[in-house]
Amino acid sequence: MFENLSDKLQRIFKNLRGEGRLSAANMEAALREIRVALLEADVNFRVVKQLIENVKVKAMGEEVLAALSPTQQVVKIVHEELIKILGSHQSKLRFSNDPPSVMLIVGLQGSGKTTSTGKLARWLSRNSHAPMMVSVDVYRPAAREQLRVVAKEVGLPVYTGTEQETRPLDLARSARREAANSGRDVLLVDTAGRLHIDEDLMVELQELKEQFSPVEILFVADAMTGQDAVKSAEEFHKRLNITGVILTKMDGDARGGAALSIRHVTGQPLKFVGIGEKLDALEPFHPDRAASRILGMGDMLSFIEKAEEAIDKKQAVEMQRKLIENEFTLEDFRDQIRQLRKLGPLESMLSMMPKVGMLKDLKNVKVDEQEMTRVVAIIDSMTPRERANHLIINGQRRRRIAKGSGTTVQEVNQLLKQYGEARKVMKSLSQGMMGKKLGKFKLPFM
Ligand SMILES: Nc1nc2c(ncn2[C@@H]2O[C@H](COP(=O)(O)OP(=O)(O)OP(=O)(O)O)[C@@H](O)[C@H]2O)c(=O)[nH]1
Ligand SMILES: [Mg+2]
Repeated sequence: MFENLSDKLQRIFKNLRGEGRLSAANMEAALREIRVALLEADVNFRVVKQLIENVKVKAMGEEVLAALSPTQQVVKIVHEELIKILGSHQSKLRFSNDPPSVMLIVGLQGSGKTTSTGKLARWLSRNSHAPMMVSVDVYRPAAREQLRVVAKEVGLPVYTGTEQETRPLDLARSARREAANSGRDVLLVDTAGRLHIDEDLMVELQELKEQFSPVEILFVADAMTGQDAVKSAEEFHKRLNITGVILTKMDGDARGGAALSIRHVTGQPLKFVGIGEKLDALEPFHPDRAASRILGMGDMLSFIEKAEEAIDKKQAVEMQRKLIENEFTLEDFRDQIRQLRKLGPLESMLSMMPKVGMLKDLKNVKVDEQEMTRVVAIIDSMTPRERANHLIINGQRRRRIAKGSGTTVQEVNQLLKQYGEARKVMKSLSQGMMGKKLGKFKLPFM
């Protein structure tokens, strides 16, 4: 989500790497480039100015730490400053002592309110809450139906109201009663969007706010709209005192600047980011991790969290042992692919990883969805002996396996080659630098 900025900053840092020590001159040049990179990433100019100012003061003032190279020092300072701008710690949702906690989801048309309502409901239900949803968008005919579909998809209740309920306040009131009666502890209120900030809508939202004292008013901002998202966040905040922001479409080619600016400009934290159209594509926002991502340090924490969610740890430890002892068989390979699929699209995972040498190797281990299916079919067509020892798979066996799995001999060859490469990569990962970083928990498959 921050690829471009991340690439640029890394290039700047790489250039600094040649320098023996930090001097006023090379700092000045690096800062100028960082400034341009941030502006090009569509970061608000006020934010850029502040950040550069702070980095300068720190870099010049700070005792040069013997342990760090000039580049590391600059990276460290920029990292700290980025975190400061993004918010120094993760902002959690608030809940009312008197449930249901009402949360208003507000924002401009098409920013992703309805989708985010569904995603948030799903997230809440997986984090020991019992949400209910209601759409109070009575203007667009299909709006309430859209939320109903979303609710069905996440398998969570939605209050749909009666024919007579055509006013937002009535709908919200009935929904709250229904939520309370059925023991739901959160009511997510999906509101109508407008193309521009308009008076009628603001009045309506203010009424909802007065009547329901929401614990959260979450402004949904479309990252693709860049500084416009920042501007509208600011305006919504003026009228409604928003309590947080959900930044959607961070999976697109948004330059990421909005994420870096919203906190600073509105004073309100980013609480979640939307990273895809699917209803599981929502992540709590971690400023420190985002800062690491921007600087190309990857986002190992998010990655590990995700991996941990999907992977059986005991099995992972066993896999690790096998890797080190070179006992990793084709059967394990197949199991790993199955687990990997649970993690979601490979690209989105790779984008969380640090861009270090290992990744180059990983690029050769291509795994798209179709290919995964094919690979599993090929391995299924092998005999247990073949799976346990790939070295016995000669030409004749390859032909048989291809036939059995409805693939070609070339595809079987390719798989065996990939398996060989994967073994290599996994081995170096498990013993090498990333292995250390990951601590005890090691990645399967990769
Ligand atoms: N790629 C991507 N698309 C998203 C994300 N969030 C929402 N969308 C898409 O954005 C479009 C608009 O989403 P909605 O949830 O309908 O937006 P809305 O704010 O409810 O729109 P209105 O109710 O018309 O104001 C849909 O096509 C969504 O699939 C995201 O994080 N990533
Ligand atoms: Mg909507």
